[in-house]
Amino acid sequence: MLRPRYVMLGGFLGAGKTTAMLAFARMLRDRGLRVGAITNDQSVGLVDTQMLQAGGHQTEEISGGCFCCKFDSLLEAAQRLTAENQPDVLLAEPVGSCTDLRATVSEPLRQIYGDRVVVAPLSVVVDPIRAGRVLGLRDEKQFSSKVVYIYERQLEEADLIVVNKVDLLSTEDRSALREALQKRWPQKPVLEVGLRSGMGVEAWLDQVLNQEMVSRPAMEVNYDEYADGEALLGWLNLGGKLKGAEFDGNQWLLEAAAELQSVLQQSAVDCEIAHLKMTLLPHPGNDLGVVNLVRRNAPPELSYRLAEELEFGELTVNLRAEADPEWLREVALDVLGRVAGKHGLAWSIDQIQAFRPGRPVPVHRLGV
Ligand SMILES: Nc1nc2c(ncn2[C@@H]2O[C@H](COP(=O)(O)OP(=O)(O)OP(=O)(O)O)[C@@H](O)[C@H]2O)c(=O)[nH]1
Ligand SMILES: [Mg+2]
Repeated sequence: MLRPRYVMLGGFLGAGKTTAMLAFARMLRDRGLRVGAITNDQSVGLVDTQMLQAGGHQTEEISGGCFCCKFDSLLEAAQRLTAENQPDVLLAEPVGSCTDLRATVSEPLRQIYGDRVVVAPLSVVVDPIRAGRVLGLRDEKQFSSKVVYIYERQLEEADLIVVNKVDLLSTEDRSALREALQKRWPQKPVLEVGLRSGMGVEAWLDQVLNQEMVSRPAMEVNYDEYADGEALLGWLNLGGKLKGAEFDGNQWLLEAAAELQSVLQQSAVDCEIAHLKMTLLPHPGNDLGVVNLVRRNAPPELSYRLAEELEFGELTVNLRAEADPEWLREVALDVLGRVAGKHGLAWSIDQIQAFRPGRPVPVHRLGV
């Protein structure tokens, strides 16, 4: 049997990894290739898994820790997908606050399990506004230095830096970002793409399909700083139900996201939002609405629209922000309840988890 190709799409929260997985999966299908997807989170109830499943892609979700700490679960997920569907390509999205993935995931896969998978170069997807802040091109509020430490390690270990969302940049800002990236990490290939428009995406896919990862020494990582950086982020995963007379789910998602944003910013904490994503799945039906917010001062946007109004829907909320998770829980419960009430909807919660990611303890860590 042919070995599937393991394609990992890293990058910070909100950069566009899931959007890229969906685009790659569609393109691979159009090229007559089979795909398996692997999503990952510190907890259960993932928006990303719902999006990939709604796209009709065979998807395994690894919860309860990142790929490096749950390496055996990653391997088992790859094996299950291979046994079920014999995919040509395994698309894997690590948690957006993770780094050191080459040494803890790609190298172990290549060195220990190279008879089972071919490992593609590691792409690191970048939101250009966030990258501009980290590289000092934009004088705007950003994360604390320990979170920035993780962001910089992600770029440092990339085999391929993929600047996404070029539609958000002027020509001048685009070349300033390219220059800043190349100055900081000379010799690193930088690709510019627009996942929304499709610009450059086929060429990127060709690169990860035609190249294999090349071994090099493991990057230096200060795991104390990495752990502190992750622990500064508050994580909230919430699942619940909305019920009432027919309502416009798209409008509801937009209003709830805008209200959450407003409260998170107006409070004394004024926290930086890494990514707020919410889905609404109507029952019965197989429709999906998704709203995303990737920066504190950007407007929430629908990346998927519900086609029709609904009476009953399952709501999933994934919020990652630099703030106390208990406070995020309080704010989310208050805001969601208020916005539900405003629309005359009954609202209930099935599960809720609020926490800070634990210290990463990789199963393997290999260099050359
Ligand atoms: N303007 C613009 N937005 C984009 C583009 N590609 C993706 N996005 C948006 O960026 C937001 C985040 O995208 P995701 O794919 O969910 O990001 P992610 O990296 O998977 O985020 P996490 O799973 O939280 O780490 C969504 O609202 C996307 O629609 C693009 O080319 N242009
Ligand atoms: Mg994602």
